[in-house]
Amino acid sequence: MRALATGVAASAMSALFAAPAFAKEELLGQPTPGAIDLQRGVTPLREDAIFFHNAILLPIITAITALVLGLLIWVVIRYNRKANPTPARWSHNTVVEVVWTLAPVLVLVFIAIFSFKLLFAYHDMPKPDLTIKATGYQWYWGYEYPDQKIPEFVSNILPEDQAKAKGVPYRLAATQPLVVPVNKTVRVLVTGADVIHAFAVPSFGVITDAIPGRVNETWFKADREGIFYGSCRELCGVDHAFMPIEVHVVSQPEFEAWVKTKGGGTEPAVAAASAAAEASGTAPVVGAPAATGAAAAAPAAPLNPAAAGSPPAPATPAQPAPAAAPAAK
Ligand SMILES: [Cu+2]
Repeated sequence: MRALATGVAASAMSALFAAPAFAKEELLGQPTPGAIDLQRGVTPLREDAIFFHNAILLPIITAITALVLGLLIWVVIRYNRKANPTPARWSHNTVVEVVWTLAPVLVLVFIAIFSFKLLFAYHDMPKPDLTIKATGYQWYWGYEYPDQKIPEFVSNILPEDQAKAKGVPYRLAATQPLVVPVNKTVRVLVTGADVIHAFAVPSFGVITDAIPGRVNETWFKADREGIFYGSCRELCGVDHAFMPIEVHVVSQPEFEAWVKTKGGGTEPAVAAASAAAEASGTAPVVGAPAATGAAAAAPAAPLNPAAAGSPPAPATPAQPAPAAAPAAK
């Protein structure tokens, strides 16, 4: 029985892992027609996520499915009315019940070890070299480079005729790409302007909700130059499928040249100062710099006038409390 289950699992696994070979050539940064495996990654976290899925989750779910199927077939064949005309009368088996309670728990604990490791790695962003703000709109993306002083520019879907003329994938190509340098930690601040969108680039293993009134943070470090496509991953309305993300990972000089074409410029002093200021702040979910400043100032402002304007107000409720405490005794 066990040998059968293992055999089925093994053949299913080899079929799944061999499947990408059917596709002629696996494309980088975009889906490959006919492929079945996950898109290849160009960041360490993406590789870890693929390992977690392909080497941990897939074998476990394959083995469990095969085991349950095997048990079903066994019961149907061995214990049908013809094969087993007089059924047993007993109803409980302590060993079986302990096993089918403990085994799933152990499987979940085993999964949790790898899952939590990955979750913490995603949360543990190194010091960013570059910050980008991505804002989801109905139905396009806006990108801003605060460090480079590049104001927000709009990235629309590239129309079908233009995509065909340029030989780029329609519905993945955008009118203006997001450009980032290779081998640099890029922090992406993600927010929504109208409804909830989601910023997702599979090759980077990145997906983060873009929520109005909230700034989410994610990061990636691409180890290869190239063009990588993503898309909105939250149903955001009628043109949800038409707001692609196109990321160009380029060399540092190419990036600097691109920054100049956008009218931006890196000011080392300013960048270093803002990096230092950001390093001192430890909030995992950061607000826009302006919002953080306002929030920090906000509690201080009402406190001072309140203290100066009505000093007895806080004292009055404070006094009866100590007086009441001894009285209660
Ligand atoms: Cu959207």
